[in-house]
Amino acid sequence: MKFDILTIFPEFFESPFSFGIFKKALDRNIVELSTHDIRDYTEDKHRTVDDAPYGGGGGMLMKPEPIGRAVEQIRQEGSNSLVILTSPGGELFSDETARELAGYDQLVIVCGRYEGIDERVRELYVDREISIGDYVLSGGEYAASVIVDSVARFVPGYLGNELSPERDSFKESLLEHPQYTRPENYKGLTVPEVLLSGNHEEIRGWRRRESLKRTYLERPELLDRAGLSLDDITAIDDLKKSARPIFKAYIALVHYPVYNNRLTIITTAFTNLDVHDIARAGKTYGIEKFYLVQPNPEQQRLAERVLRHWTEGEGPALNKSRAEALEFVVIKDSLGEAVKDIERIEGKAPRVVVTDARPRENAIGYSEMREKMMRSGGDPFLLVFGTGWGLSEEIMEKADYTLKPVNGYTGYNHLSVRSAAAIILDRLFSCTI
Ligand code: 4FV
Repeated sequence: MKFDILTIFPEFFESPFSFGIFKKALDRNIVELSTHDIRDYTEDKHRTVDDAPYGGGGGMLMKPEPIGRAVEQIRQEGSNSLVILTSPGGELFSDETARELAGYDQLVIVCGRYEGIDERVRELYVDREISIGDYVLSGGEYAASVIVDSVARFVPGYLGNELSPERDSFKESLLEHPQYTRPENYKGLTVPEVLLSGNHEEIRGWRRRESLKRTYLERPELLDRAGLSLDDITAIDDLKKSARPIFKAYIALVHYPVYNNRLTIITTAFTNLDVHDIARAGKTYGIEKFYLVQPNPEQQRLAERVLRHWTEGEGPALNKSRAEALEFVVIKDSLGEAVKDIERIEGKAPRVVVTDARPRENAIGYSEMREKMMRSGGDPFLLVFGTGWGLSEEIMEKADYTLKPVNGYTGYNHLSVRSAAAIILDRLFSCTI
């Protein structure tokens, strides 16, 4: 594997790759590393590599010609080579990327400096643009060294025989289990017994469970990509019971004040399916209580009768899980009543989160809202869904947060409220395992 790095600071790479496992691999020709000073590919006496951006905007940009000449001379025609640009706008670098890149014979890595590079370098020369993270570095050299170091680990023979890249990679998309070495007792902290048992089956099981636990607690999204055995899933189910994220979420389905298709304020009718489906979704995602906001007495009585049918008398015997879902549905005259009820239960008023199919300024996205709810230490949130053609402006304006609409790539967004509720609950409270 040959790494060719294009940079205006070749000296950057002198130290990081002059010792340790990489140096050994260089000496054994397992990998090759060459740095190329982009200034050597300039044609003016000042060896100029940067210039002001067209259209103004401060800062300097790297000129296309020197980089173009360098790539044309360095990229090995006919060999399995790839030109990479390191930039914050690239695809996020991961273990999987590293594994793929290790499959090439030559990687030509272009390191950006200044405010970036002329766009035509991308169009003419760059095969893949890679970012090592959502932050801005003073130069792509840092990213290039990260890429070189992690790709090299997948080059056959690089890690030496006792270690395989498979073992220490994110291949399994699980975080590493806790590891210990001598002394057995350090400042009163001892090595887990199982590791001293010599029972390799036991040790393997313990390590697997610890990896699952650490991943579940620290990086649950990784578990979505992990290949899990039934034992793993059982282990995680136990974790779910013992280590469930703390959040207190309530939902309300509002029948008044909402709009009709002429955007006049109306009261909509109680819909059996909505209540059943949203209650079941709420139960699935750990919602505390489901408020049915319906001021119309006749409608309230109808809803009461349906709820009682499923939660009392023969209902529960007929369908236990349905009774379980509907028993946390409460009918309220107004959204204000629901807020008061939560304040009574939680000792503090909930933050109100409204939803709407219409786009709005300053709406909050789902990952950010999830973060807020999951890291709120149990502060109550009330998620409000509207019937008809959506919640009234009065309710929208009083809310603490407005969630972005649920959209596909179609421009058609007439989801039923119960579908929208299910999608939104999953985005906010899904457990990816
Ligand atoms: C970067 C990153 C990065 C941007 C301006 C270099 C800097 C300067 N590269 N992942 N994050 N590059 O911040 O790869 O050109």
